[in-house]
Amino acid sequence: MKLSKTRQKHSWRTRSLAVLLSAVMAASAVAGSIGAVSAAETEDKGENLALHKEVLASTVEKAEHDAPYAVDGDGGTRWASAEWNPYPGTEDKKGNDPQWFQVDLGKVETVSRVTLSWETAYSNVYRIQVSQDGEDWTTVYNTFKGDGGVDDIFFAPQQARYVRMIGTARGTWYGYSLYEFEVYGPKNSAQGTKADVSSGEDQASNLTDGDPSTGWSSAEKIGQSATVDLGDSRTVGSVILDWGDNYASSYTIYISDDNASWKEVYTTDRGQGGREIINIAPLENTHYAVNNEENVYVAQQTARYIRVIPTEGKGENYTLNEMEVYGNPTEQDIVTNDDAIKEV
Ligand SMILES: [Ca+2]
Ligand SMILES: [Ca+2]
Ligand SMILES: [Ca+2]
Repeated sequence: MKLSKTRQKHSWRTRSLAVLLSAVMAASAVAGSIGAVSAAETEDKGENLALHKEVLASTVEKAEHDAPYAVDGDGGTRWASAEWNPYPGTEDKKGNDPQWFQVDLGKVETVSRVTLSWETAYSNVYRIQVSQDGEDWTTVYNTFKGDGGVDDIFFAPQQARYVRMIGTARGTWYGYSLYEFEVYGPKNSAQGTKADVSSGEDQASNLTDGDPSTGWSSAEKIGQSATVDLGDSRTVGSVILDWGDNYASSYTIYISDDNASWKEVYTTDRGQGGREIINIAPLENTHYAVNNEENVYVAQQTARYIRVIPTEGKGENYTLNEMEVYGNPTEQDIVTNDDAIKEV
């Protein structure tokens, strides 16, 4: 079973965290910091693009749980939505649906992962949406089975400046509360790997050097191709082609495991040039999430070689600055520590 490694790691971490927790809780009442801290300690996710950025929330319970506390990088502080008292004369409080939380990354970024660290007041039904302008939104993930704790959510790479969570059903009597709302970009599996080209071989390595200012120029337009060798077979959800001035308007992308038999995964005659994100599986099938023992995914491609064959375009040749390849992380990269949090 794919999950076994994750589970083993789980129980080990659960035990060690339980020990740690008793110590922490005895010393202070900051039990809530555990979720974000333990999620961060095991994996290098790259830069948290949401950290200290501008945020908006539908409501705020009180000043000490203001929205910016969910992007301050501190697992002990949190945003909480407003609550009200349905029973006058008692202390009981209740949350409201719906509620939302939004971060402005400051500029358009390539994003593919959102990590939510919920307080006890978690969302059971919610969606994650992204937008370049704050007006037109694309839903990249939705769940009807949110289980609180940490929700680590992967989706096909998107260009987005704004990222938001819209909660429509609460998991508890309380409102919505997030210790941290983190946003990450994807890891490019092609960077630093070998590229082969049909002409202009001395520029082949420019395709995978991670530098958009270096590129490959084909000698002509007839019979050209560019191929990336990932070194071994990887999950492939998306390919980004970063074209130079002489972009291909028509091209086809193929994948292969053996550099011999090829499978067509995408073709277009309407290429626009620039930085093109190509989801080689339909977007709705590349969503990926892990919630405790439940994996929700994915029609993924698996491939070692990714090849682009351009067939039409403007100019005398083709210029391509970078080929990037993105897939979902391996099982071992995924951190799910909700059990530890529940034991608190
Ligand atoms: Ca915080
Ligand atoms: Ca969870
Ligand atoms: Ca380059």
